[in-house]
Amino acid sequence: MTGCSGAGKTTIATALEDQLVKSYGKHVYRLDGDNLRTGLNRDLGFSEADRAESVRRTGELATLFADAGVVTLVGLISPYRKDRDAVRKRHVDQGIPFYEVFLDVPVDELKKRDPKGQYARVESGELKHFTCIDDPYDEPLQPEITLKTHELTIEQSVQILFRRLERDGI
Ligand code: GGZ
Repeated sequence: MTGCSGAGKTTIATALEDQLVKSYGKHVYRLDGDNLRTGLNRDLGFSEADRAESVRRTGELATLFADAGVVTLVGLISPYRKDRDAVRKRHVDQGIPFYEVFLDVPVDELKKRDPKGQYARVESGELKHFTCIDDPYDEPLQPEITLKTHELTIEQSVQILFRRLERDGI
């Protein structure tokens, strides 16, 4: 799942994880950008090169989980198209199904949500180079799924993903 901070990546991935476990007893694992940054990616910051490395490492980890038969849900801003495309290619080359899910939410809505007060800190000048405000976000050109989470309930977003995975036999 890719999208700006506050778009709903963690919320939707967590709810989807629950549903996959409850409905099918699937082995599911969730990899989240902000959690990984306290461990595996703790040496990385928010420069373009560090974000690329964070996305690369997390993508590699996802292929390993998938190789072990685990449905892996990844929530990372992953702002650069080239990095997302590289992760997609690593999956495709290994025959691992890959879904790019774009959480497409207008910045005005994100500023209204602002659950962690980050957008307010950006506005006051305290936080700089924040993705989707004063740092780039390359919108996906052909994501498998786009969720406009401001026009859907969490449950509706989860169902769209769940049904798609069901339909594809995942
Ligand atoms: C974007 C930032 C920044 C900057 C700190 N830009 O929503 P959050 O707040 O709690 O989680 C976000 C997290 C972004 O980590 P990712 O690993 O997903 O990003 S990336 O894929 O771009 O590497 C956000 C917080 O870190 N955060 N500074 N400058 N988000």
